[in-house]
Amino acid sequence: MLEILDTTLREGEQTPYVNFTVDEKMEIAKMLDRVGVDMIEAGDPSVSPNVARAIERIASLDLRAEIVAHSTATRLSIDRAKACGVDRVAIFYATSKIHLDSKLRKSEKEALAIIQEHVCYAKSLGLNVRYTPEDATRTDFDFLVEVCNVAIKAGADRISFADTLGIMQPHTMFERVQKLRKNLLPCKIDLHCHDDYGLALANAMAGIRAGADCIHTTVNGMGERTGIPDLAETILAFHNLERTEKYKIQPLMELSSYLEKVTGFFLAPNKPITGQNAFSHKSGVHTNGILKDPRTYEPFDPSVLGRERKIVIDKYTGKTAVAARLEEYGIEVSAAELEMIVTRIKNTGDQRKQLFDADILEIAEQVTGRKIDVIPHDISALVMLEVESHVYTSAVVRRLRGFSNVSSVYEVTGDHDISAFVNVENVAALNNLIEEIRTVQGVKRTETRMVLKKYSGSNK
Ligand code: HCA
Ligand code: CU
Repeated sequence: MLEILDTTLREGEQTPYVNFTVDEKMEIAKMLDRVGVDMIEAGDPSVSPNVARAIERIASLDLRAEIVAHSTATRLSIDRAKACGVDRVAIFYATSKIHLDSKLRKSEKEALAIIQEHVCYAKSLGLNVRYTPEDATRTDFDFLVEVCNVAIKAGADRISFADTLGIMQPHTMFERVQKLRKNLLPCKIDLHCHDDYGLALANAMAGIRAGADCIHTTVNGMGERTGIPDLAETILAFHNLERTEKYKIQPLMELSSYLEKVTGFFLAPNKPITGQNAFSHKSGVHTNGILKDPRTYEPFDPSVLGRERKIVIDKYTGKTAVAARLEEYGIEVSAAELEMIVTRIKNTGDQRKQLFDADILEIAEQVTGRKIDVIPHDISALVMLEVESHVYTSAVVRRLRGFSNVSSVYEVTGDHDISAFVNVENVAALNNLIEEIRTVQGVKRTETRMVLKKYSGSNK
């Protein structure tokens, strides 16, 4: 059965500009435990005192998952891992020629001795031990087998086959893992696949098929450079495509959003599973199919994630989608009116980047000549902010520009320091966004004005 080790707290914190507080790490660990991951890699205690503190606190939470500390191959570092009270230490030491020659400046023989000594040492402290040959996929295969078997004999019960540079493909991964399995003494095999070519999850799935046991993931696919497989994508792919129904799906969205919030590392809209567009449909042909039977264009029902499908209305839209949208607002129109509304939408869509429900309602009002008195579901708002006097306004502006729902930001004169335009799906989302804006360091006060109608200038 597939196992998952989530390393959001270690590899994920290696994402450029991402740092968690101890409390955030504990919260993330608890959420991961609710999902049911088998192991949580909580950090390398030698990185900083706060990293060590977080590992210690997580180890004392008594979670279901096995708690792992990452460590370099030094006694001091292994001692620190032990002092944190973790179940397992994961010792990494590179084995490829380029890492040995240029980075570590050690011969293969010296590397073997170091690895054996430190695995033995960790084992003697009563820890479970994983050994990671860093850059394993660029390591001479015979040497890789030799190193791993030395580590297994010294007490490691897991080997992490690390594709540190993400250079595998599904078929090469399959072959390598199969060969590794044949040549290694009994042990579990973890797959740590980096996503430099966007192949990480595909490679990991191929490795599992070839006999590996465990996939390393992070929430939102974070990590060094382009990261490693995303937890939600991994779980859904195995659940739906491989029928491995071992993990809880419902908490995944909340976990992903929480990470976006505390890291300021926002997902691309087209990110699978958790991205904003994952269940949005646009073209007339697609929306027509979806409205008749969602299975026509959805690989699975978004409600399993607590998500809703969304029909985007613009120039690609057909009559079915427009009629359905108007019906949502309780607006009935004749066939002729609908025809005219769709024509207007197509013309407006040609000139505009984005059509809001307010625009669609306005068009319906003009075409039918009847007053329509409803509040649109998707909304724009103007958020005005006052900034603490000791903080640079530009620093707050920079943070605001990182929010995916903020479309423009102005530094202004007058009672407020900053005005930001935001676009959100509904009032609840607006509330969440304002809460998030309030957590930006230096924001003293916010005032929000909902936009009722929006007009473009003559040159737009
Ligand atoms: C790194 C180390 C590592 C270790 C993976 C593991 C890698 O280079 O930062 O211990 O399984 O990618 O090789 O993350
Ligand atoms: Cu890594």
